[in-house]
Amino acid sequence: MTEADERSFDIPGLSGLLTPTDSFYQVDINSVNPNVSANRWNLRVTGAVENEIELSYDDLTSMSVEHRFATLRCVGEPLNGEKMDTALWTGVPVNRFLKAAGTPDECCVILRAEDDYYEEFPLSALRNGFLAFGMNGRLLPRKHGYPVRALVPGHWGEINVKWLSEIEVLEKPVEGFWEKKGWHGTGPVETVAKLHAENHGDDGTVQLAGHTYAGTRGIDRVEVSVDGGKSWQNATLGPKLPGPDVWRQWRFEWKPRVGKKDVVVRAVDGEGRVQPEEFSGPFPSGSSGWVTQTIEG
Ligand SMILES: Nc1nc2c(c(=O)[nH]1)N[C@H]1C(S)=C(S)[C@@H](COP(=O)(O)O)O[C@H]1N2
Ligand SMILES: [Mo]
Repeated sequence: MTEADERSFDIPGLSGLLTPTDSFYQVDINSVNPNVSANRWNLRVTGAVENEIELSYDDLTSMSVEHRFATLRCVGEPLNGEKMDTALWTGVPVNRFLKAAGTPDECCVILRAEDDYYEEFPLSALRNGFLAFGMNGRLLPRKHGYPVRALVPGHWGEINVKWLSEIEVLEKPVEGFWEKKGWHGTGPVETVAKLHAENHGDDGTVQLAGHTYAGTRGIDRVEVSVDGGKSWQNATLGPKLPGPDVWRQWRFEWKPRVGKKDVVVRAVDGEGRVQPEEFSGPFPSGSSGWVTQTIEG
């Protein structure tokens, strides 16, 4: 966590690489969250498996643990929204239990939770998943899924099921909680570059900064246009946190001539794909487009 602090840009208006637990965004289907006792909690691996498995909290927490930085982003947030954050999670890889249970090669899983939430997605995505019981060096707090939540690298927040109680392996796909309402949020995240900080120096320099994220594709670069998209320059990317599923910070400084400037920001992911230009709102598969802001030079 100290390392994350040291690697963060110190820019007014820009949050660090690690989000403090108290300010980590939160999305819940209910207004009152389940209050689960770790002693009575267990996790079942059921369905199309060779052996069903049941794990207690002690079973899980007494195994050798890993610490992973991972970013979460909600499919329902606006393009330049605030529902994207990063924590250091402590837990164990899901694949240990999937292997022990013996799963089919294909199709899907449904994760079920103590608040009656459930989400279905490809089994292949869960193989890289993580069962977290710690967050930022403490026990996972109730609002983020105590005692145990799932983390699925590079995928929208909604399948990162909190208060997890069951992993059911399926042979045929079904619809999850949000998909029944028309959302398509079970896949990999879209690429985004956000613009959250705008600072004006006494000498007329303007500094822009934000976070950028493309899940496990990673970020190749962030480009900034100060002429409404006619020409582009590279922003400076901040140092990376360890791990395959983390956001980056970016910054850009220039001295504009007097007058209004249309600033546009876009990211290019690690596979060389430019963030899609066409604008859409969050429903049903996540917001898209390039963040644009008018700045007074
Ligand atoms: N059990 C359960 N898990 C859940 C949810 C929920 O309402 N219930 N919300 C999902 C959504 S939509 C998102 S974006 C993430 C948010 O995780 P956070 O609240 O820890 O930030 O949790 C997901 N997991
Ligand atoms: Mo979400």
